[in-house]
Amino acid sequence: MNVPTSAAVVSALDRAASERVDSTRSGKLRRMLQSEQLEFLIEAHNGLSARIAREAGFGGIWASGLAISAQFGVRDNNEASWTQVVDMLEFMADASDLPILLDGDTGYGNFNNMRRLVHKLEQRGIAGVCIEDKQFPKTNSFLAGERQPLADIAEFSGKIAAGKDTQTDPNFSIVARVEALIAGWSMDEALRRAEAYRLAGADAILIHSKLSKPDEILIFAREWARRAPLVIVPTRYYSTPTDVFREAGISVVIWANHLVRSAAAAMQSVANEIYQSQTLVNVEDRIASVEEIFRLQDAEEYFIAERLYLSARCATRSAVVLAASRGRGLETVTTDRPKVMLPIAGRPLLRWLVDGFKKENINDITVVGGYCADAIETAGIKLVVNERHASTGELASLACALDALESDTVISYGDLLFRSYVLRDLVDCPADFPVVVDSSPTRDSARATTTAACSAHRYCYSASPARRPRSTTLGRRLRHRTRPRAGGSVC
Ligand code: SPV
Ligand code: MG
Repeated sequence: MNVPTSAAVVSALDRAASERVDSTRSGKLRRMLQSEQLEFLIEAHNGLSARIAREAGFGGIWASGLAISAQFGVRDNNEASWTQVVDMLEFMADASDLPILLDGDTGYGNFNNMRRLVHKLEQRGIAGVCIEDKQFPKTNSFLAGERQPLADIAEFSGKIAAGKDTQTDPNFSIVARVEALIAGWSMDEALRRAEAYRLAGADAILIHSKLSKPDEILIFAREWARRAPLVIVPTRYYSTPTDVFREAGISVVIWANHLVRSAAAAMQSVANEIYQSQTLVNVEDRIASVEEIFRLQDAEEYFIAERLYLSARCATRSAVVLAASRGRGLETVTTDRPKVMLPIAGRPLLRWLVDGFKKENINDITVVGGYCADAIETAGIKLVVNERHASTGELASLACALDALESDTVISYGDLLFRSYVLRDLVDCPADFPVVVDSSPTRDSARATTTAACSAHRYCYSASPARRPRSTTLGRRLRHRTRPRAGGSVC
């Protein structure tokens, strides 16, 4: 037997530990910052954009202060409170497993606010925070940036140190953002600040510029000489080829506001179009389908979970109504409509059925039409048509509704009326295949009466009560009745 040496055990443990770290969000962000190759973060501002960022293939998210305040409809002046921002981050972290770097403005106050912020961000699975050396409340750097007073270097360094001392996850990253170039200070001042912040414990430096050319960023990068990872935001110098950043030794590029801007442009265009044209026809094909929104929300998972966890009483139930044949004996009143649309006490028979199902929380109702199917009112139901209704029977009609048989399903003839307790007892019955038979005698159906009488006192016959989904059947047709009646026994 091979006994592992202690060195082998230690290195296996190290490997396992580093794999664990790599799989955490904070570990992933840290690796992006320290990676030899150029990495990218894309802005997101809510759960939906966070998911879209992930699906596009990005490795991380910039939770932009500008974009989050914009989606709230407020200015990038700390008008949204920091807890409102953190609440939004929670949605983003739920919607996407990407590491999130929060644009934490100035840390929302002094060193103490920074400590609390780091604590709360760690609790919510946020991978890191970037703070900028301006004063609270800040204003966006592209709005009169040169007039904005910078923070005192020592005070800002203390804020970084306080954040680093607070974090409990060693991979949580604090990025220090130098605003000296934005505020019109010299390159020397920018470098002096960056070095002070590095010494205070910053994991990376974000150097910001508002010029349309990358010149000052490139000078800074050269002078900085990779002392710590460098992060840039090329919003204004966007025409610079990305390889220039690679060659300059930049670690991470942040595409800082492009999802909120694209969303705004799309919404403006569609809102204007709908307002002007007073119709949806011009926009339907150029916007996301409702199904796409459901997919982005992971609606499908809900139904899978529902099948697993929701009690039988609350679970989705469906009904199939077999209403394809014209029926014998009713020819004079069914020249232009099927039996299911005959009025009973002022309402079509189908309405009585649908209302009865809905009362029992059966909302997924499929009607199999055939004869005069066009005359079937489709409100609240799905209509499928048995095209061969004249030559086939109920089984062929039921086959047309196979899609509806996913969950517990009540199968009913289309010419039935029943009191609500009949349906309730039927769906409450734990049997695999309970059947309700109308046990009341009718003038023209001696054979059926015999069958029904036999079964009237047998309740919930079941071979194996626990199996699902199951089907329940409302049976024997009503022939010439015109009013709802009480009939029915569950057997
Ligand atoms: C943000 O995205 O909020 C930023 C980057 O801070 S910038 O708007 O360029 O200042
Ligand atoms: Mg910002």
